[in-house]
Amino acid sequence: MRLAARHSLGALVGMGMIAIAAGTASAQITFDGNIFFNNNATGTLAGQFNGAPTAAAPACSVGTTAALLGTLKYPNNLHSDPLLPTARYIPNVLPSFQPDLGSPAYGSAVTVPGDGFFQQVCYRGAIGPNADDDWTEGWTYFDSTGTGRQDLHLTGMPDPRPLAVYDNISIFSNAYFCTDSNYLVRGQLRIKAQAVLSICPGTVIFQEKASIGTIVVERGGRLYAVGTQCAPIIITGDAAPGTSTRGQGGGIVHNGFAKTNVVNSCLGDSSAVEGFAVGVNAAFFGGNNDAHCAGALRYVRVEYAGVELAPNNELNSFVWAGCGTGTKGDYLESYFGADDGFEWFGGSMNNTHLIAIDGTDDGYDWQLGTRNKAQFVIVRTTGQPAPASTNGQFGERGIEADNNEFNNDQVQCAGRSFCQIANATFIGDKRTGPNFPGATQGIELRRGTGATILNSIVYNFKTHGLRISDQPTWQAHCLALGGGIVQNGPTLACPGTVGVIPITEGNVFVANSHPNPFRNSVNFTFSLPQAGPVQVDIFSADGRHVQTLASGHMEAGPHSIAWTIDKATPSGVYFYKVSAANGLANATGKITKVN
Ligand SMILES: [Ca+2]
Ligand SMILES: [Ca+2]
Ligand SMILES: [Ca+2]
Ligand SMILES: [Ca+2]
Repeated sequence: MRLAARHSLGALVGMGMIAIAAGTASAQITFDGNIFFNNNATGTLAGQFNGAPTAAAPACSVGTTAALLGTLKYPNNLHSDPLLPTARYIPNVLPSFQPDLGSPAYGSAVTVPGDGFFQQVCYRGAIGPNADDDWTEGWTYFDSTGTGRQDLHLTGMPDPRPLAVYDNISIFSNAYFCTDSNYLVRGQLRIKAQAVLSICPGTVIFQEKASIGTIVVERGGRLYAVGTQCAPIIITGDAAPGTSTRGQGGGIVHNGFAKTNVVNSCLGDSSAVEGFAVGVNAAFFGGNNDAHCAGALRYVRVEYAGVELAPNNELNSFVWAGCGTGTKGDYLESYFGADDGFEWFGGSMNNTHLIAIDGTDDGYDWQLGTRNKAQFVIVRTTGQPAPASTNGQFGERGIEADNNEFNNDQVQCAGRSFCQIANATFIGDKRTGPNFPGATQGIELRRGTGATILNSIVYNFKTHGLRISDQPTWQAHCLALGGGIVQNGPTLACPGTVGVIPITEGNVFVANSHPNPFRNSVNFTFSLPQAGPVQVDIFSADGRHVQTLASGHMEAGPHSIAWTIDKATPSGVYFYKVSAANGLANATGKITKVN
């Protein structure tokens, strides 16, 4: 990115030097409880990690390396196949990011911070083992060209809508985009200070490619785009369905008054956000209010966005610049973007349920004093280069994390970049050849950042699972530890031993019913990670016990139990309960008998 501050670089460097000592306390890097697999050809856990301090990081003890941290100091990382057979890109296959039964992702996890934000779950990665754990269902999109899509309310599709064109419009008060029409954003749609744009569930907004259509929330403005699981808000390019490509629009750019570590951010001075010509229609971000609210996004897709305006100056899918904890962003998909999926410039907001698919730069990208928390995040990168207009970059990283690009140790105002992430699933792309040129990293920590990454999956990147790539980052980390390499990683939170999958409530133990609804017979399938006593019961809708289908010892592995009913069994709702380990583990579900 380009930092277009109103101050000279000399001022940045000078101010940063003064503040180094004050800002190192939060710079520790922690990564534990994660599964790293197949991120190069080493075949070892240690081989998933890269980077070591040199004499340029004198606070670090001799012998410290990323591999030492990832294997011995944080002892709950695993090198084991997460069983995600369709998560990586496979032509014409809809991906699933829910590991198969028997995955090492299920059954144990390390303790997450007890801060009221993180939710303690007993699995690693973004999706748990139960059918209703897959939060991506119903609102996400995976078609690279848009062929055959029926969801845009265009002529020939269900419920066609007229088109309202917003040609370089600025909104100064309250405005609403609802489903009485579609919307075309030509140039920049600006939500000015004090103005609020509210977007209804199911609204479709096209960003015009020719004018780089972009939604910009200026500092003090707010955008509320709150869709639902079955009626997400769609922001997409204006190419005809079937001809969509990356790089059709600028996505959504939020600017707020939260802290950054740019000089004078806390004094209310500001920086021009990436993606805009400085001085010409610039948008500024940053301030002194980490609680600032720039609006809320929920169930929103941004498709085919991402444009390079100049080298290192790109528009992405979702950008939050100087956004505080009052700003919300949950259940968001970046699909097929030509730059980053989600990018933060400073600020302190928290996110859940983010999914970035097949972008050509990074999935989760932070810098300038960002202090986010995030849980339940999926990134699948592509190895393809971006359009020529976007500097030829390719999907290189699940996380790309900086403290400050221009002065790696600058910490004033916001302090050091320090984000905390739990339950992420990062999927790389190993295709090679001229169309897939690059080395890729699951996680890259650099330019002085700190980070906590827990209970996540990093799978299938070409070169590195996690890299700590430069000396300012190492030095900040080691200083935070008081000069030693003693770590205080989180403890295991869930029953069971790492690497051994127990049968306990809410983890590996999944039961599914098929068909449902059913007429004459329904099958319950489940998998036991170890042998033990199992009972399968049917209950009526009012809780009355109807029948015991199975009771006794079962071997480890998959099982299927059928319930074939007689004609006297009335139609309606029933519940099944599969119980194992003497009742310690239960899976229940609802089935419906129809005539
Ligand atoms: Ca970017
Ligand atoms: Ca990058
Ligand atoms: Ca990036
Ligand atoms: Ca970056």
